Amino acid sequence: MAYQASDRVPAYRHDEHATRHALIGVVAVLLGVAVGVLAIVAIWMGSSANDAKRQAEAAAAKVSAATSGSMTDMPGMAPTAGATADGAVATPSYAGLAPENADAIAAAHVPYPAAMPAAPAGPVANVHLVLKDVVHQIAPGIKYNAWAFAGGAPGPVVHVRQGQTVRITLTNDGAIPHSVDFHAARIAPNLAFRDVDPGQSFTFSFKAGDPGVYMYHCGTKPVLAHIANGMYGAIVVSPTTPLPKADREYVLVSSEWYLNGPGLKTPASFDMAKAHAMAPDWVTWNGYAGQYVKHPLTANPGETVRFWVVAAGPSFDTDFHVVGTLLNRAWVDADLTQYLRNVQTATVPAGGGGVFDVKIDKPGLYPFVSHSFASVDMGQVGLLKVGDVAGTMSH
Ligand SMILES: [Cu+2]
Repeated sequence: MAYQASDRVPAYRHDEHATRHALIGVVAVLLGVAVGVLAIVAIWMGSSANDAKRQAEAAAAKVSAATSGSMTDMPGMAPTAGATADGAVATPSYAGLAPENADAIAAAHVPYPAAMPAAPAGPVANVHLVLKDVVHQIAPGIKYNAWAFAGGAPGPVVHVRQGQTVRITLTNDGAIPHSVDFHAARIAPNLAFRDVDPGQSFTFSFKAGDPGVYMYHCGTKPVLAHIANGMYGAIVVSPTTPLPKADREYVLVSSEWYLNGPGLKTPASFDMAKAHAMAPDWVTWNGYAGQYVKHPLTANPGETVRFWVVAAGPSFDTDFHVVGTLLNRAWVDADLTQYLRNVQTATVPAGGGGVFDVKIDKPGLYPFVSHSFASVDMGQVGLLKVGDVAGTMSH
């Protein structure tokens, strides 16, 4: 049907007054509705603010329970110094603190052995981890009450071959229950990764069917605290089909440390509020800030150097980067079936691994870092010294 303008215009003219009145009525009704809606929104906002406040208070109470409740009875779990009564406020940052003789301490420090150990022969690889509560140095002159697999953090590098049976024994010489979770295993965790009481030992086995580099760690609650206190390490499962030849192989485990005190005079302990805020004081390669700056890893020019990297966290990824070169090969996520070529930076997720080759022809000092530079400032930097070169890096 055709549109007839004349049908409508007169109607408007005739009912002009009525229409105006109707419009005023509609506006009034709309205003009324709007006021009502605003009132409802205001009430809802008030109630969600209250909900948010209640949730925040509940979260704070949980932190309080975790940091100042039964946890304080555990070694390495002092209450958060300087926190409010509810424990929700972290201590100040102790990043970068150093005693006057830090340089001499760093020089005397024996670095964690990063060189890949040999895999045992035979069908079974036996691994005995003896958990101890120890005072661990995490940076020159900085002491920390750690829970340590085999006396240090990280725990020992476990190197096995694909197809081997890995027989793990955990002996708990600490004060509280602990456990060990191997990411390389396909196994029922409620059975294999169960808590082991102080003074007890527990053994389980798994077949190393998946080649790569994996994290292992304590999985006892709260896992955040157990990992942050030093209970982590790397297991390398070498593939049956060999990777391209490497001249040197190093294992690097990154981790953060959350301190409730400076750790200079007396050892610091774990700060749960800082860990929840993901605001560490120190970030390290193999448990000690800057140890491979003072004691660089080495290679000769033209050699292929393979890094097996695990990000233990507990919460930070590592953005692996070698300054002054590219990663010639990058087995991202430690998937050894394929690699990327000539990558500048490769992410290793918290709880994950990656394998990276560099081949550097020119002598020099090549820093390896997480290119998330806050981590570098907090200690996650080392040097690969290629050739016979002197001096240190400016960064
Ligand atoms: Cu533990």
